[in-house]
Amino acid sequence: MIHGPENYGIERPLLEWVAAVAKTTKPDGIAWCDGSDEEFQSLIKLMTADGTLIKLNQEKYPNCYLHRSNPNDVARTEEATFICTKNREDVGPTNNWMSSDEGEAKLLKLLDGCMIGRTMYVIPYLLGPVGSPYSQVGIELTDSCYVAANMEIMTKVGKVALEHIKDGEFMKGIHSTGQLDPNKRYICHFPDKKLIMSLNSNYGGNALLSKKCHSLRIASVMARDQGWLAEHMLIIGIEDPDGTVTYVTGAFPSTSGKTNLAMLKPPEYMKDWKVWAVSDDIAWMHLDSEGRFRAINPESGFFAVSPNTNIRTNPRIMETVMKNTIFTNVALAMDGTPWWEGMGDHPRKLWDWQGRVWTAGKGSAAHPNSRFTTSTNQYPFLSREYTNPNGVPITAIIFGGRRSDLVPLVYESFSWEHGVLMGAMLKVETTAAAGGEVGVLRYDPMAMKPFCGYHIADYFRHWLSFRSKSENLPKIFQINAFRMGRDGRFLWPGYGHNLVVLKWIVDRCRGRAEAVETPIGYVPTPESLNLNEMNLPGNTIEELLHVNNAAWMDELESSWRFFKTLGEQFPNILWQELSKLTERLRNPS
Ligand code: GTP
Ligand code: SPV
Ligand code: MN
Repeated sequence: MIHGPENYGIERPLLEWVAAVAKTTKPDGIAWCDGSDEEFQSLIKLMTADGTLIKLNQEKYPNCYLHRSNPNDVARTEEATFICTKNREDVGPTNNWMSSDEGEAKLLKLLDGCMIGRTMYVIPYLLGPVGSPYSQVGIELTDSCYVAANMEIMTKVGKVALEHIKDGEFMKGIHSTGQLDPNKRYICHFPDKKLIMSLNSNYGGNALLSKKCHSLRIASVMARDQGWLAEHMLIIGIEDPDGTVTYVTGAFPSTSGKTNLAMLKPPEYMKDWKVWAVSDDIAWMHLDSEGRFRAINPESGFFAVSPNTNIRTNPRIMETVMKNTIFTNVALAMDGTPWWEGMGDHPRKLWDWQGRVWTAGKGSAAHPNSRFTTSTNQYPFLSREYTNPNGVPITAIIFGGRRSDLVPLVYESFSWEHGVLMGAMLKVETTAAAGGEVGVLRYDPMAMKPFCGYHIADYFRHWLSFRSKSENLPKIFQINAFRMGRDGRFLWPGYGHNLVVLKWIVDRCRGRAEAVETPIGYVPTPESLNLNEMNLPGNTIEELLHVNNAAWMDELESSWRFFKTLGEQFPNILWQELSKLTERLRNPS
């Protein structure tokens, strides 16, 4: 580390930009990151020395560390997130807007001298497979060692990134810890300038600029302009007993089960099936010459939720995080192992996520949005196609999210347009992944409300535009593993058992599963689901698959009101789809 740029044969514009930022931020030194293990270990050493990281029990958790955030900095802050463009109308009603010039001037002022006494890390990162025409390069400048180390887990850092720069173009990211002052916290995106500036937060999606800022907010604008999709989606390959692999993507809002589905372990009764992970959070999808979407994972690591992960619900995740992992805001047991709610019995003595002695009844020991960062490479069930520069062909798109009622376990849309409406109508309970109240129902179309970098109505138009471009579009489904009974308990056991739902989806795509046509779409017959060994009590499955027409009518009214707030640009086709759906509910056949 602390190599000079001469090690890379770096181009002039990049050097000039780094120098210009350094002139403003005034760091004590500049370190060019090469992404080597050696460098990663030196970052870790610096952080264990200054208390940024706590070394965990190295026998049980080799090369694992704990970071405790500033308590005011534990989740994405949507109120401090801005899209900065020329005109307010560019970003629509679901984004905060600042004028591009004003935003840049404001942030440059705040950046003045903000790195005094610190090192500025230059992190060239590659998003996507090596050699892929769809991959992109960014450079993040940061004064946070913690951010630098996490970027090395989440992306491919160093020479490999610089080698992928095309025509001198790369995403520019400037990040500073500042004083972690929530009143001066800004996460600003400049799609026209391919620039991101983020200040006063070191938390995940606010600070690892490759993630939501680059891969979704700015990439979504590029995708609109270039005819592809940048989505908040997992990607998995589902291998049936014959060895045929079907690839699907799934858009579920934050903390709604993407990582768990991506790392699903088939239950005993389906052990001749296999599930391979390609991505757990983000998918970039391009149409190939046959009109099929091909998806790549821009990331190289998982930044995923800890609470409720345990050896029973998800053994694959548990095994993966037992080495080479940075935990953030989990609790710490006396023996130096991490702990979180839903992991199992709590150890006798614990420190909570803020380092205070914890006793039962004192609230949660781990923060509800506590997470871990770990490399995709150490996940044993990573798809062989993960590194395929062309991506994997997508057969189905699944929308999902937390709904304690209304939405059945799974159903299939009638058409692409109806599926787009399904995604646009996605309404879910909020979680701890973003600041604000938890458990409130809010619209999160395609799980992209916080991540779409332009007008959401135009985004729907963009989705609809694929209809005329391809005869081979994926089928669209919606799933809901979070439906509750009257006793407030989940009706569906979820996790590994979700493979039952995935199998139905695969079977539908192959034309070999039964369904009943309901007003909202095709719903499985109970017999078409592989439920034999699940022992669901009583009429649970009927409850899970039930379509309550009256409740759906209320839902449509609420969607209608939401769509109205999106203004004139809201596509006519979706109004028509909504009317057709209303008509079907009113006059069910
Ligand atoms: P982000 O990283 O925020 O985008 O979240 P995600 O969509 O990847 O969600 P994740 O898989 O991390 O799951 C979030 C929470 O939901 C965790 O606490 C999981 O244990 C829980 N969860 C995931 N799948 C299921 C399921 O099938 N049923 C139930 N009841 N809970 C689940
Ligand atoms: C999410 O909130 O959807 C996450 C976590 O995946 S973050 O990286 O903070 O956006
Ligand atoms: Mn996410």
